[in-house]
Amino acid sequence: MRLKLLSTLLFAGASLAAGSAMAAGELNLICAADVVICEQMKGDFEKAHDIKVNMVRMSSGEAYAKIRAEARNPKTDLWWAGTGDPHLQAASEGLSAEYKSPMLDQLQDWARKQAESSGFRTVGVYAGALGWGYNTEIFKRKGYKEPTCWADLLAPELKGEIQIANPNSSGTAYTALASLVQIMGEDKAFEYLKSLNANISQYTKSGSAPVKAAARGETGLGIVFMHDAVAQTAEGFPVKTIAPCEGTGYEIGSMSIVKGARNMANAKTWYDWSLEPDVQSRMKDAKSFQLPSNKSAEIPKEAPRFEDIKLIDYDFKTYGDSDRRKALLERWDREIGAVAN
Ligand code: S7P
Repeated sequence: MRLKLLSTLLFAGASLAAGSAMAAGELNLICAADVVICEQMKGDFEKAHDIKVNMVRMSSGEAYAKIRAEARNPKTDLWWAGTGDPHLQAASEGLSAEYKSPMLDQLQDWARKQAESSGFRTVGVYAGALGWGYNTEIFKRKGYKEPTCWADLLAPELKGEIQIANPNSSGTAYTALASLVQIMGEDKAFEYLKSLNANISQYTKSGSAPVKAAARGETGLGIVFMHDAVAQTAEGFPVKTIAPCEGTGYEIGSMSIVKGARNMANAKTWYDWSLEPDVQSRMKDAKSFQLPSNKSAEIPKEAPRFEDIKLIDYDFKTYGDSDRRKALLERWDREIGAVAN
């Protein structure tokens, strides 16, 4: 009897010891950046905190759709990264929670402005400009002229040589759509997209896929964020990055806590942690070359600098507005998606 009691006590002690080695809690995370940086962030966070991260990688538009679908019964706690427009849309629809991080004072103006304009329901984590990357070997072999302007992408010789993502799923492609509308006006932008459609071989789901395909010689050119093109060059592929001559838009990659998050305290822990300078400085190790939002974080030497790019004054309020985003996407579906090759 005594022996049985002793072994029960020993077993209970061992279980407690094992329990203390297990994570104290969980965090259900949607990561809307490249999978390599998503994995790095998850790993670093789990090392720094006693919290297990259940992560899914999604494109920005898909992340927004998932959070909207789960609104009555949220399964996601935090949505990290991805373009700012769908984060702003989620904020305006009351899908994200208000949170004033103690880190806000350390952030660049554009990142804080993102927080202020959304009633502190989202915040900027990085920024990056839109452009394209082309495969220099393919262009040389086929004798194509270097395309430096949006207009050059309409050259008949580029038929079937260009990829861009579908703006419904991809934040990158929505940024492209909204940028062209701001540069040309809505009707002219749709005329442009219809002409461009003749040269598009594929509308991909993910925003960075087009330049990955260009890097591997599967297509000539991918319209993407410039930092995603630079990442392919850094991987050793023959990719040249272009900032369009007429001007271009940019993203404020953002982060939002889901309203009604089950693991609210853990979501805030990630939120504050991911705005720290050391965490953001390490993003370049995953070839994530955006401009970081913390003023003290290291700017990667590969990062395309805003001062070298002709940037438009991207209207985040208008193009992150729920009705505006829906209307543009519906028009894209009708006029481009429906007739796509
Ligand atoms: O790869 C990094 C990055 O370009 O990915 C995010 C992007 O929105 C995710 O891809 P989708 O276009 O498929 O949504 C950007 O925020 C980020 O800079």
